[in-house]
Amino acid sequence: MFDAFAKVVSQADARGDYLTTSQLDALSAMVADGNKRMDTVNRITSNASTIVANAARALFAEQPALIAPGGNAYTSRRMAACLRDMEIILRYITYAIFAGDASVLDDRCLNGLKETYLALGTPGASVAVGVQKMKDAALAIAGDTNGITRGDCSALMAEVASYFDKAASAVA
Ligand code: PEB
Repeated sequence: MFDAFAKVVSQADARGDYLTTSQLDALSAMVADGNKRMDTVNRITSNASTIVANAARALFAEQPALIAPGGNAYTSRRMAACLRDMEIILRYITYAIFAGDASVLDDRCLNGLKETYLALGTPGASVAVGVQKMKDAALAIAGDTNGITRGDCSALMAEVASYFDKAASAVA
């Protein structure tokens, strides 16, 4: 499990070389924008249950077969497992945002997840749709410029989006 700093150190060490100027510049920019990153993690974390619940509701409205008898989220046990899965995925995404690196998400959540869903008979493509809906909600909350000093958050928002996209494509 890496954060953005450890990742760069490990890459430099693999080359047996010093950090490059561009690596230092990238890390320096990350530090300079650190408050935006912390605010983003905080906003997503403190709205996690809303993000999960609304995304799940929208998924089931779009794919009602999931909650109909025989569906993959039918019975409260499966519904609970489904909401829990979305919560787990969102939690690992917040870790990746915090670390500025996807390895924690990859190694501890996504690795083998598609195979797990295949074995369970859970439709990965539907999980991916749920993840995309969480992405939209999370970006709206994290990128809300109401009542704050406006700054450029486009790079950070693109990075946040990339973790959701990575999770969605890992299970689709
Ligand atoms: C992954 N999900 C389920 C299971 C596991 C995971 C290991 C089997 C064990 C259990 O039921 O608890 N666990 C989960 C995860 C990590 C982990 C992400 C990462 C570290 O350790 N059903 C749907 C929707 C979707 C869904 C499409 C969006 O219709 C999910 C939610 N996951 C779902 C369901 C089950 C499940 C299990 C319904 C139960 C399947 C079953 O028992 O039939």
